[in-house]
Amino acid sequence: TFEKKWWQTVVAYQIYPRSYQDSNGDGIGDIKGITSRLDYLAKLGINAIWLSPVYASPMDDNGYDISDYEAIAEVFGDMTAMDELLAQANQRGIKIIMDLVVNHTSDEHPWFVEAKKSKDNAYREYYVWRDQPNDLTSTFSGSAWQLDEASGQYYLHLFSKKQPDLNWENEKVRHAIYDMMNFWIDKGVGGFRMDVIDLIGKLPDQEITANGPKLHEYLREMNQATFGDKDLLTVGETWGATPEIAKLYSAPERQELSMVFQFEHVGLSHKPEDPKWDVIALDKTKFKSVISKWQLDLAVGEGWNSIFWNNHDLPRALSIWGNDTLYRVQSAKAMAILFHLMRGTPFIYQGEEIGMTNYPFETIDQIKDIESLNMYQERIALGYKPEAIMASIRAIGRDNARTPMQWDTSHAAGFTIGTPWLAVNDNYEAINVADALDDPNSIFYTYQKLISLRKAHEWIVYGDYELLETSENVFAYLRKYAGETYLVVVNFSDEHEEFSSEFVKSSEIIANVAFPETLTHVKLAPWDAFVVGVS
Ligand code: TEU
Ligand code: CA
Repeated sequence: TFEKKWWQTVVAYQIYPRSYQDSNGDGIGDIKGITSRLDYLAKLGINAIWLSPVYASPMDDNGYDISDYEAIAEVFGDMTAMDELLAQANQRGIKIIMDLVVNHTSDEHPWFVEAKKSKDNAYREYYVWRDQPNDLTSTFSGSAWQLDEASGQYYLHLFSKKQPDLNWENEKVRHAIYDMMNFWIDKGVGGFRMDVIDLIGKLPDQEITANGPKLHEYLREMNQATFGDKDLLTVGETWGATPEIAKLYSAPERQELSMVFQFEHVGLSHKPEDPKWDVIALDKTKFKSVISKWQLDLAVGEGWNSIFWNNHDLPRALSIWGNDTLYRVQSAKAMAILFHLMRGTPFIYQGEEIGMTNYPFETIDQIKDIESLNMYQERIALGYKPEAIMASIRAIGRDNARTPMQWDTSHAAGFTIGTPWLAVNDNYEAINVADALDDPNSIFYTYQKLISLRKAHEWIVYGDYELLETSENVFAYLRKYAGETYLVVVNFSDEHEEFSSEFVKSSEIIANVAFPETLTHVKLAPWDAFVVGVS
C-alpha cells in the first residue's frame, strides 16, 4: 500500500547562503539576508528550502568543511538568527532542509584536532589513517592521502586536505552524528540533504568509495536513531546512483531515505572517459532515454525521485543546455515546463527561476572554488595553457552557479551594499528579481504557475509517464492518472520543429510558451513548449 507524503507534492528551493542576500555589508550572504527574502520565496510558492551549510567552518570548501555541527559560522550569523529563520519559514509553510555533511569534517573540527595529537588518542579512529597511501585520488585533485608529519601516517580525504574523511566503521562516530542530527530535528528542521552519502560505506583498502557493503546498514541505523519516526524529507546526494540503486535508498519498506539526487543526466554534459572538465553538446536522444528511464523505473510505491537542472556544483543548465543568448527566456521556460510536469520532487536552484546564467570568467584570480583552483594548479603543472584551463572553468566550473543572486539594478544587483565576495554577473541589469516580478511574462511567473499546478493536480505528482516517439529535438511525454491523460510537448532546440499526434485537446492549455490550434499538426518555434489535457 502506497503512503502519500508531503515531500512528494512540494517544490523545493536550494539556497547557497554565501551568495543569496547579504544583510550586513560584508559582501557575503548570511542567514538574516535569507530571512528577509522569505516573502519572495512564499510568493514563488515553494514549500521547502535546502539550505547549503551554515555551520562553523574555516570555509575551505565554502562550508562543506564543518568544524562545529551545532554552531553557526560567524560570517553567516548566529544560532539566534538560525532559530528566527526556522520560525519565520515555518510560519510561511516553508520547511528548512539542512545540509548534512557527514562523510568528512573540517580538519579544524575538535575531533580531528584531537585525532592528530597521537596514534593512541581517543579520537584517532574517528578518521581513516594508514601507514602507506594507495591509489585513491581526491575529487579536488591529487592523492586522497595526506601525510601527517607528526605520526608519519597518512589520513584519507576524498575532497580537500582540510576535509578528512570520517571513519563510519567506528560506531562512536555514527552515534555522535545521530546525536547531532537529533539536535537539529529538535529545532524543528524539515529534513536533511545528505552530502555524498553514498561514500560513507567506503572500504579504503579495497579502494571502494561509493556504494560500499555497509552503506544501507548504516542508513537504516541512522533512520531508526533519528528521523525514522518523524515526517521529514531526507534526500541523499548519490552521484553514482542508477534507478535500481535509488530504490535501495527510497523504497518505503526499506526505511532509509525519502529520495536521492541522481546525476545520470548531468553526466551527459561531458565525455564518459573525461571526469568533468570538457563540455560536449547534449545528446538529446540519450537525454530523453535517461530521464524517461528515471520516470519509468522508479514507479510510485517503489521509491521516489527528485528532479533538478541545477545546484551549487553545476554550471547553469540554461547556459550549457538551453540558449542563454538568443532564446534565454523561452528556453528557460521550456526547460522548467519539461521537468516540472514530471513525477518527482523538483528542486529549483537560486536564480534558476529568473534565468540567471553562467559567468564569463577570464582569469584564475576571479575564481574562488577550491575544486577549480586545485585543478588549475594541477593542469598548469602538466603543461596546459592557462587560457585552455580557463575555457573549461568558464564552461563548467562551480563558481558559475555561485555568483550572487541578482535582486535588482542597484549596486551589486542588490545583493550587498559592500564588495561581493564573488563577481556579480554584469547581466543583472537585464536579469533580476525586481524586473521579473514586474513582468507578467517573466520566467518567474512560469515557475510560479508550475508550482501552483503541482499543488492543484495529483496527475503531476502521481501520474504514470510515457515517452512519445518524436523528432530528436522534440521531447514529448504523456502523463496518465485517474482516467485523464495530459500531453507535454517541448521543442528542446533552436530549430523550427513539427509535432503531430492523433490526440484531441480536452482541456485548456496550461503553463505554455506555445498555443497550438490543433494537435494533428503542430508547428513549434524554437523552445516552444505546452501542456494540455487530451483524449
Ligand atoms: O559534492 C559532491 C561532489 O562530488 C561534487 O564535488 C562533484 O563531484 C563535483 O563538484 C563535480 O565536479 C558535495 C557538495 O555538493 C560539494 O559542494 C562539496 O564540495 C563536496 O560534496 C564535498 O563536501
Ligand atoms: Ca553578510
